[in-house]
Amino acid sequence: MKLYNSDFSPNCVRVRAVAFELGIDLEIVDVDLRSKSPELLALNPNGKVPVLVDGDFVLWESRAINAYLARLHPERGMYPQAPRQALVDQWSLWQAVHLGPAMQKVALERFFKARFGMGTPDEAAAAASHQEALRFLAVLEPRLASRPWVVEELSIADFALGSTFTFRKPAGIALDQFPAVTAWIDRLEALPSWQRATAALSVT
Ligand SMILES: N[C@@H](CCC(=O)N[C@@H](CS)C(=O)NCC(=O)O)C(=O)O
Repeated sequence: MKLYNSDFSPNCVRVRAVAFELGIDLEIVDVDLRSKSPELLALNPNGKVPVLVDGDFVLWESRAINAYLARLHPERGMYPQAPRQALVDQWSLWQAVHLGPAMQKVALERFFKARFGMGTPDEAAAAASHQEALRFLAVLEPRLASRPWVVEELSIADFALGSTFTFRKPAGIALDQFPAVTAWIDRLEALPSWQRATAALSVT
């Protein structure tokens, strides 16, 4: 399988990590997101990564890709049957719509803009998104207080959520007031699959 990829993309991190966790061999095709190639645009008219190519089958949207990969290995239970599957969807969608955008906006203003020359950082925007992120982290904290993974067993929801935390340190998002979230992200980041997926990133 081919993955059209950008190392620093949290959306690509979550797909790389799930593929590695499932033992799926990926041929990584690194994409320059500043000059979208006709090849990328033909595969994904949005001009975004990740894109998975499995033979003739082309799929974009990271969470859909991860559901597809997990279904290829049902024995691993990473996209379980209903009703747990509905909870995996719930937390994955919540990350996509609420927690992820708030955290990513902070990372954009405090890390990506300076690192990749993406314009002038707007600290007021970062601070507002940081507040919003804290509100959502307070929702995640009690969920993780009594279970190791967000839906009991390791699932694609943990990978969906976890990628949101990739740039928390350079973004200045401390987790001190969220001990269960801290223990969970430490567990996730200790997985060999996660370490391999993030090996190319140098962030502190
Ligand atoms: N919802 C999409 C988001 C994909 C996305 O925004 N990818 C970014 C990298 S993190 C990208 O390709 N950006 C390039 C652009 O928008 O021009 C997913 O989860 O796969």
